[in-house]
Amino acid sequence: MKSSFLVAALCAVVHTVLCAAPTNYTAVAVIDNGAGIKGTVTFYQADANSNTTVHAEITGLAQGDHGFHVHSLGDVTQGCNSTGEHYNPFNVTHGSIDSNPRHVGDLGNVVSPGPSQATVFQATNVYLPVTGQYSIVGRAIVLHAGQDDLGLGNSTLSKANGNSGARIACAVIGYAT
Ligand SMILES: [Cu+2]
Ligand SMILES: [Zn+2]
Repeated sequence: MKSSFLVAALCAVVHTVLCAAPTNYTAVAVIDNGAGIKGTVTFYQADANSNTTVHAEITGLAQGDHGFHVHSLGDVTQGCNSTGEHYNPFNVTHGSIDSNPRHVGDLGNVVSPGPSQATVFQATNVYLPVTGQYSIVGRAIVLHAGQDDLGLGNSTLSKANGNSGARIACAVIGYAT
């Protein structure tokens, strides 16, 4: 008891670096599908209650739009196919990155200029927590072969997942410094 009191007192003084160990709110996913699609996706939240900035740089993607989502599971035992569906804790319909409602995991599309060039994706002020009850850490980022129609298509899959086709690359999202 006495020593824990001392630690607590010390923490009150030194606070940030040594004791509170807070938690930065940064996560990262490193993509490598083993067939030429590689990249990094970072997620940064300035504080526990703020929205998230997403930055991705990917090479090896065929020219055009590719659905880009956080799926609910970080399970890659069957490759990207075992990562579950779009992360959707509020059980709503599929949408775009800025529609309401949207799946929390809905990030729309990345737009590739071609496989030899970097595909850059940047989005700010996205509800996509990397901390707390609805954190995406431990889940997966997934890239698709085709375009996400953002829920605006005619197929049944449109409202479920944007009908963006096969999962061509994915990575588990982990804590970062
Ligand atoms: Cu997806
Ligand atoms: Zn979705």
